[in-house]
Amino acid sequence: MATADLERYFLEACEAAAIAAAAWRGKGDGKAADGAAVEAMRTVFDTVPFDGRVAIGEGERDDAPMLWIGEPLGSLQNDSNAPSIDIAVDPLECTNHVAYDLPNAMAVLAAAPRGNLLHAPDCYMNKIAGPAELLGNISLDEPTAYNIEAASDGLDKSASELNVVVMDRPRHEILIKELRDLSVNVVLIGDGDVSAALNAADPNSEIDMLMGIGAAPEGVITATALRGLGAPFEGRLVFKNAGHRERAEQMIDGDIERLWRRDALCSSPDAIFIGTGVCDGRSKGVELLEDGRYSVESEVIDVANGIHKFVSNIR
Ligand code: VTB
Repeated sequence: MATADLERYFLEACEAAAIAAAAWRGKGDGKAADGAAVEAMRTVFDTVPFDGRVAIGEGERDDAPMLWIGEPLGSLQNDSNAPSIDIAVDPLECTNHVAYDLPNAMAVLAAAPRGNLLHAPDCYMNKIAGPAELLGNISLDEPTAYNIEAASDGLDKSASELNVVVMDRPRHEILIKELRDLSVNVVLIGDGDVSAALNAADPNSEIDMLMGIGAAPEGVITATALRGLGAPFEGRLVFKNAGHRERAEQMIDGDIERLWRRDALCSSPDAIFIGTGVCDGRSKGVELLEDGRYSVESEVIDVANGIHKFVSNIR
């Protein structure tokens, strides 16, 4: 059985999370929105006919009541005939935007056969993403000026025509200065680097690259999506505290500060990405219909079959 054979269940999990979170749009309470999304998604996962596990998700067992890292999922746990699947999950990516009803919040997950998605703590990750033309030409191992020159050459644009998304955070002060000194147009965003990376990979978007530090689970999810799009992505874990560093040492064989290329973060082609809109963004946000049901839209990237589609459903 291929991972994509479970697509309808993963879609249902993301749709349920998006609908639950959407009830909190504009109410100023991101935490409540996140809690509702987690619970709704977890409820669907109880019904999925697989032997699932959270490879990277909401945090450690002690801090996260559901979808904690390592949590077993599905209705066929420990059944040797069941598909053994790992998921990387963020039931509400870009949480702060739900609180204020701003764009790009979505329910996201990636799934792949057991052991093929990076199993790591919920720490930060330094990231670089771009369109397929830049595959093999940009890298976190290279200085900013090198990557900008590579992007200029690969996309046939001058540096001043390049749009690079960076999250507006004090930790990016040096990166932003370097980019501006190179005359690059820095597109600052408050939150939401998954949609920013998808936009960077998308030839139809004005965004050319994503650079900077966001959360690690979303990095693994993004790597899966960009693998399906044939676009470059790299990540390097950044630890928020000594606890995360220790935990990473327990979970990862070898160098915890290594560079993770896209296909090391998602190491199987038998993988799938789903992102369901909560607020408008890559996909339309959840809409309440006259009859009390909801209209939902999701972006689906089926890596194995090379399928990239937007799916609308009424729930
Ligand atoms: C969030 C979120 C991003 O990174 O900001 C988070 O909006 C972590 O950064 O989309 P902060 O702790 O500085 O807010 C992302 O979740 C995704 O990587």
